[in-house]
Amino acid sequence: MNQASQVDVKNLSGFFLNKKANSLNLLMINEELEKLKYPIGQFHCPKEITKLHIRDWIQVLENLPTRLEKLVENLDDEQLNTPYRPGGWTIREVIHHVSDSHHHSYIRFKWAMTEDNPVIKAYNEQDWANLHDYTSSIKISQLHLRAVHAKLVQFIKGLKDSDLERTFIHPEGNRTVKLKENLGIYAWHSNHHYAHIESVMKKKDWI
Ligand code: NI
Repeated sequence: MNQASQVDVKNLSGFFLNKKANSLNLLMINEELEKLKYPIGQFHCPKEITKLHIRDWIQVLENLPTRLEKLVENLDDEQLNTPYRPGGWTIREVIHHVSDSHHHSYIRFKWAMTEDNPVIKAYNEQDWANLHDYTSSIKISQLHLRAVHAKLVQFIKGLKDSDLERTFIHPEGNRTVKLKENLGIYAWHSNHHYAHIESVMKKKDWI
């Protein structure tokens, strides 16, 4: 092996070491981002959905409007315009999103109860978040969420066990979703976005 190739090998190993270090950093950044995006983890549906799950999930939906109002009641406009993570939605946008998203959920329950396994309408939540009303006051979305949840919870409480077995098809992935699973998804979604806001507020020392 001549001197030149020895140098090459040395440089090469240095290159790979740096590459390894970089990919490790990237992995850590990805993990950190995943934690910021999913502070309570992703939704995992229990294999068997029990009456206890149903009761707990309904409770989450029932409590969300008040919990969310209390969490942000002392925030000023600048604080509301703070992203929950770098590159993420602002607290204000998260609140508008939850209100729109749960509006869709309410309609999906109604569709599944009045049609036979209907294909529901998906929507592009990022495009919705880019609409002008997502920069407006959170008050209307808070009132809307309060009304939607009151109607949603009252409706779900009146469903029979067999009703919760009814299904709809989500066009993304053509997935069949039972209403009892959808209930779990939206209870998770409530806690998921609540945790986004709570985590940035803790980070900023606002709570
Ligand atoms: Ni969401």
